[in-house]
Amino acid sequence: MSDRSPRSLFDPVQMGDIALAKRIVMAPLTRDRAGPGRTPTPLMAEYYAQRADAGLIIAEATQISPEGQGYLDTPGIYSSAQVKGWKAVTDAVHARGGKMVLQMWHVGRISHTSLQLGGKAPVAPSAIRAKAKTFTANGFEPVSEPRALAAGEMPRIVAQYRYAAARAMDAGFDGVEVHAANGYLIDQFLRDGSNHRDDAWGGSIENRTRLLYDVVSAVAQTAGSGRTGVRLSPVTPANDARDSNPQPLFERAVERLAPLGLAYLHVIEGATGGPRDVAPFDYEALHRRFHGSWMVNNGYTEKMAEEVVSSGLADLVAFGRPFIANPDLVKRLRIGAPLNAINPATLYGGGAEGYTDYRTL
Ligand code: 8OZ
Repeated sequence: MSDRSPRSLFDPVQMGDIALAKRIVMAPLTRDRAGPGRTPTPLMAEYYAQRADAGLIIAEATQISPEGQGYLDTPGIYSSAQVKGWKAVTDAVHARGGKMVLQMWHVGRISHTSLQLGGKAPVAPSAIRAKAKTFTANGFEPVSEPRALAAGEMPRIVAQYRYAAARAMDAGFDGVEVHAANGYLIDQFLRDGSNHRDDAWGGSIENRTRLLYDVVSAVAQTAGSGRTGVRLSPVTPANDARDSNPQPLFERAVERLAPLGLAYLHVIEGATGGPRDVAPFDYEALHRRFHGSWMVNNGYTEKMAEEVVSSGLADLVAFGRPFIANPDLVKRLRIGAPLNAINPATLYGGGAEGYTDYRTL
């Protein structure tokens, strides 16, 4: 079990094989600023290095393959140029004493034909178009109609994750996080709103959790289980994610992951970036089933974060939007300083404005 003795947000913690100086985590944040070839840029290295005082940085969602991309200008981790670009990022963060893992992403049906090689249809568990939008060269557009993956293609998907995990470790990351949240491919397989399959990858909870289990096993074998985490969002409606009964689904998902000895589990409580009480859910029932570090996220204030850590209900708290506008968030939380406001106009795409130019104290 995770250590439940009294502690504060500013105390160190051993998260699997990764030693963290504090329990404040920078959550993964999509910013759409990759360069040509979906390659991380020197500006991205500067942005992350500015935030290296976090106990851990989780890099923005990063596609594991060209097929896994769903938004304009998000970075990848499958080409050598991308690995080189990320290496410059991890070097910059490590030089400032930070720790950083990469969030590995396959969007599944949350994509657009204009972002797929040869203009092909995005892939999904079932050919059901999501009621969701994505960000393309033409701005926000409805996602495209996907095609259902054939059972014979599933080993290829798992292999993409395995390959990406190896490239992430080549790029100097301290570990990896499997993005199984927010209505993307793995979450699409988990939930019966998007998974209507009648083969070994759909139907029962055992079948719907198969892709999650197979991917996380492969990634843990590659990166090391003590350097692997998973992000889940049991009740988020993000990207048209829906399930008729999420409690037993996610309890079983965590039960299957627990024996892998993962570094951490990262849970979005409520609606991603929205209300925490969107639907009732017993998160402690998941926590009880898991043995690694427990990371919580979504709308935490400093006070809520201190309470959840000091009570032992969580080991780590991930902050998203506060880290965008406050590169020195850790210091501000420590001294109770006010936070800068975020500029919504510069969240996605663009350059340094609203990215590396937020003021420190
Ligand atoms: C905001 C915009 C685009 C993508 C997620 C990766 O929700 C994302 C994302 C967030 O997990």
